[in-house]
Amino acid sequence: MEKAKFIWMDGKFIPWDNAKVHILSHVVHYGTSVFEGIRCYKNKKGSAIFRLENHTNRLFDSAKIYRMEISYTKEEINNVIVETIRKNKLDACYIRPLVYRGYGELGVNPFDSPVKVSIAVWKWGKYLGPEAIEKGVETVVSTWQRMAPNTFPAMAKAGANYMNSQLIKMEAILRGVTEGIALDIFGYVSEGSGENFFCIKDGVIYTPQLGASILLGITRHSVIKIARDLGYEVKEQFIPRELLYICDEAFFTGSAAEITPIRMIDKLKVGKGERGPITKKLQEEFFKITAGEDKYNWLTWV
Ligand code: PPE
Repeated sequence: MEKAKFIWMDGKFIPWDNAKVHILSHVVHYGTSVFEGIRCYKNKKGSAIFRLENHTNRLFDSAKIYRMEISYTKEEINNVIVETIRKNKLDACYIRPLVYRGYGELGVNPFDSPVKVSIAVWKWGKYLGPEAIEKGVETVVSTWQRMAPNTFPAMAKAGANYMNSQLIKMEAILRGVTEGIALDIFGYVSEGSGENFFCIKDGVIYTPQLGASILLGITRHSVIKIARDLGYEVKEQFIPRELLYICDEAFFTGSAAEITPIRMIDKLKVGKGERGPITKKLQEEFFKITAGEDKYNWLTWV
C-alpha cells in the first residue's frame, strides 16, 4: 500500500511507521473491531468526502451493537477525519476509521480492554482492478455463504466479519476470478466479499433486502436513490440464484468498489458479457456527484 504521513490515534497524529498496537491487544486475538471505509474525491471544486455523516453514523451503530463506547462525539470524529486528510496533504484518498479494543485483559470478556480509535488515510486506486469500472469483472458464486442471522450481525461492519469475506475472496482468486458472490444460508443472493450486489432484468433493478445477511451499504443506498430518481423501478427483495444466470446486467457497489460491472458469473456471460447500458447510466450519475455536482448534499468539503 502507499504510505501516507500520519495516522490519528486516540487524539494524536502518529508518524505512519510508528502507528502500532500491543500484540496482546484484545483486537489482535478476538477480532474486536468495527470500522468504516470512505472515499474522498478530488474534483474541480476541491476535495470532497462522500457521505461522511452516513459513514460515521454506521460506525457508531456498529460500535453500539458490540457495546463499545466511543469517547468522541460523531462531530469530533467527522472533524478529525477532515483534519487527518489535511495533515497528510492528500486530495483524493480512502479513509479508514477504526474502533477497537486495545491492551487491557485477555480472555473473551471484552469489557476490561479499552476502546481505542484510529483514523488512517491513504491513496487507493480502483478496488477490483484498473479496468474494472469500464470492462467489468468476472465472478463465481462462492461455496461459502454469508453468516447466518443471529450469529455475526451483518449490519455491523465488524473486523471479524471479514474472516468470512476472506474465505469468499480467496476462493474466487483460487478459481481464477476477481470476486465471489455469496449466498445467504437460505440460498438467496447476499453480497460480495466487500461489496453489495445488484442485477437488472427486463429494466427492473434488483438488490438483496435488509436481512439477507448484507451490510447496509452506503453506496447501495446512493445507487437506489439515483436509480429511482432516474425513473427506474428498484426492488429490494430475495434474489434466487438462477436470476444471476439470466439477468441482463449486474454490478457491485461499495465505497472502495464504487459501481463495478459484473461481466461473468460462473463462466456464463451477464447479458453481452460487458458493462450494460443501465449500469453505465448509473455510473455516470454517481461519478457526476463525486465530481462535485452535489445535488443530494452528499459531499463534505475538506
Ligand atoms: N458489503 C460488504 C461486506 C462490504 O465490506 C462493503 C464495503 C459493502 C457491502 C459496501 O458498503 P459501502 O461501502 O457502505 O457502500 N467494503 C469496504 C471495505 C473493503 C475492504 O476491502 O476493506 C469498502 O468498500 O470500503
